[in-house]
Amino acid sequence: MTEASAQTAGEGSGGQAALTDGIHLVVDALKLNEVKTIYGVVGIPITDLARLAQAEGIRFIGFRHESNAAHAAAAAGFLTGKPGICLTVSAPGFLNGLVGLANATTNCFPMVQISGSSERHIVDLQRGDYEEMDQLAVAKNFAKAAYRIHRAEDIGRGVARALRTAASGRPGGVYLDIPASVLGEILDQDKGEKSLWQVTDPAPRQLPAPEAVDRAIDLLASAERPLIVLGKGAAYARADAQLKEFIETTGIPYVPMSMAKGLLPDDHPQSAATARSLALKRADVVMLVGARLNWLLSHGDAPTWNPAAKFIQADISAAELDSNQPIAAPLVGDIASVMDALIERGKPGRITAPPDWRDELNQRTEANKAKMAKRLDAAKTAHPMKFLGALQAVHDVLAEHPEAYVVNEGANALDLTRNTVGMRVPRHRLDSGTWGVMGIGMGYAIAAAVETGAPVVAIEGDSALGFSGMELETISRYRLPVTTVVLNNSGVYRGDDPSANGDPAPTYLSARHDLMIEAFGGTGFRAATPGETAAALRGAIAAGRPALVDCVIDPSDGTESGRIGHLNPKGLAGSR
Ligand code: OXT
Ligand code: ADP
Ligand code: MG
Repeated sequence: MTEASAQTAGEGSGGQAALTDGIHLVVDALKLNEVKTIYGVVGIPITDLARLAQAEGIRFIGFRHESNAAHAAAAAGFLTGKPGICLTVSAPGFLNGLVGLANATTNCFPMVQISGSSERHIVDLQRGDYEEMDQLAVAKNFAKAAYRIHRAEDIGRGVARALRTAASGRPGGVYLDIPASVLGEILDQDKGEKSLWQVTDPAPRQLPAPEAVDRAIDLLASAERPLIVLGKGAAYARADAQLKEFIETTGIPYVPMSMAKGLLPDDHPQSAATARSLALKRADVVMLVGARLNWLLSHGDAPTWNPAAKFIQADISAAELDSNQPIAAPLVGDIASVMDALIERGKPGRITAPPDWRDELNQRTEANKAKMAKRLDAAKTAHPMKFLGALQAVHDVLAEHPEAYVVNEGANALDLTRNTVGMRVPRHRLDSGTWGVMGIGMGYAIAAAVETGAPVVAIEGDSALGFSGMELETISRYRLPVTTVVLNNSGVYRGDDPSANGDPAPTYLSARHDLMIEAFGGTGFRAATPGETAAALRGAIAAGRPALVDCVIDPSDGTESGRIGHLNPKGLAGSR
């Protein structure tokens, strides 16, 4: 029970039973379930809830906009394996949070958005309440599940149900609606206390069937060109040791999806990240581990893939299988259990990747590395600075800080960072993910800093930063060790598009981001060369305080939509 509970609610004077209320019960339920942090924005009807949570030892991180708070909760879920909590006010605040909730669900990150809401009897007759909205009905479309609590005595049940649903099976975002009247409802403290419970084993293991494991092993053993694709589900599963053992003992090459980078170090000899196209096109048996055959993997279709390829898919969600291609060997279970079973039943040496396949990939890797080395070399001295000039400097500094978390969004800023800034530690890269969404930057960075205490470097396109840039104030207010590196090419994709009518071109942007953070008390740097970029970033990480490095990038550097320009419609207007 919260200490404040009995006091605030008026401890039984005159022989009366001690009382509690909805707000105290929410805080008590969260504490009982070991929630350490709430990300949110206060207002009617949840301000006292935030105050009480803080007084009771739960950290409350107050944001400037709810979508950033929700993104932070989602990232906290990914980083800790426990649902992150986001707290929002009714209607508009609730809606602002929904982008983060939906993005969490899309990316399979566990989080719970708790929102206050207006009075049911007014909302449901549409009598025009303050911030009136049928939030539950709206949230259902964007969440893994959505629940509403109607009685204070159900708060413990509602919180437990939300936490369980978010964490178990395929993780996702859960919405929990608590009307103001329930938050203010007073009830007997003893009854309230007894109504709460702690969720036992929130994400139980799910073991694959032995025959399914044998089927997958037989298929891999028969392959001439086997390939493993590691996705962010594999990173989330925290099966790092098993994945390493399986990959290294079988010798199978692997391609990491962007947020699986670092599960094994990027310079691992079996990584085919630098021979990606060839690996996908030539593999004859592909084992997907926590990765979906969605747009990021061209839906498993030719010509990106070998049309004769056979797929094995390890995933906790059986409904994911056969969503795009026939899955010849389904491995339904949690990835830690799946990998344990593959290692156990794959002994002794049932699977060995043919060496000529690895040689073929290595040749392509060497060729691609040589090409990249040339581009990096040319960028070193280019003036104005190119993306690759700045990024090489970032790479060099981050190589000194493997403990640092990298957050990354943009188009060119995303694609070029992914391929130049190496990752060596699992779950240290957070990016735009499944939706390719802009706006995750500062929320993810704040969560990474709050949850881990480690240095965080957010590598942002100048457009990308704009979606959450006001949270530089939040970073500064909480004095978080976050350095934001802006690859500022003055626009969306590039900054040299001509204008058609004298207004700025639709893609053009103009900002001195270094001055923005100065306004909030952080330290701003402006870097025009790779040397200045490295010096500023090195100093900022060492200082461990809020900082921003605005890298002045050649406005003509950058291609339309980065590496995914082919997704733009091909109509008469065309794109660059
Ligand atoms: O094998 P081959 O030979 O093919 O070679 C490959 C690798 O083997 C090789 N490689 C290497 N070689 C040598 N060395 C190294 N280290 C190495 N690493 C790799 O290189 C090639 C390419 O490898 P890659 O990248 O792995 O392979 P590929 O084929 O590209 O992979 C395919 C994908 C799809 C998996 C990959 O491209 C990917 O993950 N892409 C993600 C793309 C994405 O999500 N983009 C973001 C969305 S774009 C757009 O939507 C934007 N918007 C609209 C908007 C959004 N998104 N959201 C909201 C809320 N509102 C609006 C906006 C507004 S982006 C954007 C802002 C953009 O402007 P900014 O200023 O922010 O950014 P700038 O562009 O910087 O200006
Ligand atoms: P990526 O974008 O990296 O390819 P996706 O987000 O597309 O990754 O896929 C992640 C997959 O991982 C989802 O299908 C999800 O069901 C699955 N997943 C998440 N956590 C686990 C887990 N612990 N065990 C097994 N599968 C998981
Ligand atoms: Mg840009």
